[in-house]
Amino acid sequence: MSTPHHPHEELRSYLDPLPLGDWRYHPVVRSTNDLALAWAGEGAPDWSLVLADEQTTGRGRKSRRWEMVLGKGLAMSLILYPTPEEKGIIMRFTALAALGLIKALEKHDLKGAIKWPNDVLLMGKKLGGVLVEMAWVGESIEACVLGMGVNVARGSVPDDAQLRMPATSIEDACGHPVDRWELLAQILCAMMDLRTSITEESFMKAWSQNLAFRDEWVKFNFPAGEVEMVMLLGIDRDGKLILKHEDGRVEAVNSGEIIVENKKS
Ligand code: BT5
Repeated sequence: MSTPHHPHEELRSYLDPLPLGDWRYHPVVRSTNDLALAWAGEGAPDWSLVLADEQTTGRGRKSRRWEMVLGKGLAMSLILYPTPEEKGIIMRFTALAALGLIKALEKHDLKGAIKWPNDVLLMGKKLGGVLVEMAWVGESIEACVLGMGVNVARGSVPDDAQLRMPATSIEDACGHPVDRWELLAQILCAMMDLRTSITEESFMKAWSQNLAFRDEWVKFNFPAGEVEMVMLLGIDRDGKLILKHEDGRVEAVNSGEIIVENKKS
């Protein structure tokens, strides 16, 4: 009789060789970020990881939802304790996760791009999203939780009607099966490598080079609500988006959103 397959065994083979603090896998959770924030409060080591096959209330920014299909995507939350130097450039932690995914995609011959500030796109469609949340002690950031959701298998993409922009999965883009846990290990390796240069110019260069719609005119929703066409020029050292208005004025913004319309909805 064959033994029932348990994701733990396969996961172990990918995660045990990595220098993670610790990791926990759950079949179903409300949100991996919630568990990671609670675990950070209990003293989880740096580079501890929470994984789930399904989230009942996975979240994005601004009370939006992150939808996933059981066992078809990745839902991961990584606990990092920023060093004093990293605390000054905390916006870069969102890019750390997004660039980690982009580097992992390169191993599958796919070229991802970061839709500022926190989306990863493949061929202009959303493949994944990053949600960084902080645990504070007084006025100081104690821990950062880097949450990321990725559509991996065919069938991992939620129903179009629920989405703000078109979405895709890795398998839809590359046309062959991709092992979720192998991809996870590739993302983590890339993030570990990237963190060693997070304070350096090379990190900012990688971020800017992988910016979606760079040097293109896009519709931009400013925080006060107005929508304007702007050209995306790059990212400044604080992680702000540098954009040019139609009248030629250049500005760096730290909030607002690039609008990509979901034509089907
Ligand atoms: C994000 O927010 O894209 C961040 C998503 C972070 C999810 C991870 S999963 C692990 C961890 N635990 C959590 O609870 N969250 C993190 P935002 O940029 O606000 O985008 C949210 C929007 O993305 C939604 O309003 C939908 O339009 C769209 N969306 C939801 N699920 C999607 C999916 N699977 N694929 C593509 N788009 C999706």
